[in-house]
Amino acid sequence: MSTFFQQQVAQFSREGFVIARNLASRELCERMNVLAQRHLAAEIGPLEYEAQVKYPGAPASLDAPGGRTVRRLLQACARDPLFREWATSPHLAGPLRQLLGPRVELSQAHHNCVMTKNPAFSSATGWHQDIRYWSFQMPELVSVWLALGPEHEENGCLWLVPGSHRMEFRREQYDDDRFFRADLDENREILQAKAAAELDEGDVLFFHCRLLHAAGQNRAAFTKFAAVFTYHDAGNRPLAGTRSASLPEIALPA
Ligand SMILES: O=C(O)CCC(=O)C(=O)O
Repeated sequence: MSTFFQQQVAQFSREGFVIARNLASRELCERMNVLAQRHLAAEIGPLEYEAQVKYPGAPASLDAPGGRTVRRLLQACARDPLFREWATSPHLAGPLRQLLGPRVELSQAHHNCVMTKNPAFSSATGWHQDIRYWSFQMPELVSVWLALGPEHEENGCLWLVPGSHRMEFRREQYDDDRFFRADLDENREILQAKAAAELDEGDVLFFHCRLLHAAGQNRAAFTKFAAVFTYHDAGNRPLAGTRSASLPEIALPA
């Protein structure tokens, strides 16, 4: 069973994220990598394509050059027991209990995927908070991002604004798709504090659902893979009738 040191819990509370280095073994990452590459090559669904996210740099349609470039292997927990075992493992359950509360559940409706970032046709993700399309009683969820290989600026790692999970923003600070507008002076000032979340294989980023984050395109030679899952305390229910309540939660072992 892993647990965070008190200073890591304090960092999460203050900055909205914490990175646990080498939390997953090399062997486990390699098994997940091989599996993800096999599912990607065989286009095993459910999938999300770059063309569907429509982010800057994405192919214009599924029929355009690179249109069938996969962005996410969805429904990771149902896809293969290997992903579910990792996502519900004591390596994550211990730290998540410290961050969220005693009864941690995995949401199958959010993230629950392997993110793939292809060098030839990847898009950039604008500044946003994941909670924008999620519906829970409280905005208290944590996502867990496992790097299955190196993640650096060159291949499109995440960028974070430390402490932004505690900030309040006005509706006008977001665009129509609820991305945080990087063209406004007041937002630009906030974004100046951005920091790259550089990871190596086996490193795990825990981040709050209100944390502002973004990511660049993959300009390296190889596809980048990361397994990403989202959690909440059992007392924080998804709102009935919303996408957040569309799939059953998976309780993590006590
Ligand atoms: O790797 C990326 O492009 C970022 C993905 C992301 O921020 C998200 O899915 O919320």
